[in-house]
Amino acid sequence: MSLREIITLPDPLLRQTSRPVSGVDKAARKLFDDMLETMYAAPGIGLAAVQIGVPQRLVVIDLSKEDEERKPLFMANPEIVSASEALSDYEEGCLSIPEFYEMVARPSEVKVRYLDRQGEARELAASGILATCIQHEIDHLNGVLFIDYVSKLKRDRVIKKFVKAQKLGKL
Ligand code: GNR
Ligand code: NI
Repeated sequence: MSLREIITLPDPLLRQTSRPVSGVDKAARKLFDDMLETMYAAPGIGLAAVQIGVPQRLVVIDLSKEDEERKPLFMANPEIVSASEALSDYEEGCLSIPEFYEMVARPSEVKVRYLDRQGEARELAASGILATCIQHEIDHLNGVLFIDYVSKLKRDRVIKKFVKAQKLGKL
């Protein structure tokens, strides 16, 4: 496994649509492992491959607490097959937008279809923070960021901050 660099705003790659994988082969599993290591080190609860600069539809998630056994989820080509009408608010953050947090409303429950680490088709019903995280990661695969759901004022402000930081050599 290797630790990879997480790309941040305003890297244009974050706005790219990731391509589906044809299956979960050895290369995809190696990517999954690098993503997981990078996510744990950050630390974060989810990571999309595009965040390490690889625009493929691969996601890792682990909601386990620091003192608990790790329970990683590996998802290739994840798709939301149904979503509840009811919404839940969560304060979201993103490893590609460090130190910015804002409330976002999303469907409380979703059913997601994906290929697991073995390449087997699976379906998972998720609620709570898992449902939020799955939607946040699938958004990344479509070039969507959680700041797209906040007010234009706050979004413009945070983008400006990152553009400025980059010009100054990341600070
Ligand atoms: O670590 C993360 N925490 C988080 C908190 C609330 C909603 C979504 C997330 S995902 C984020 C890691 C990340 O940027 N994944 O793309
Ligand atoms: Ni994110």
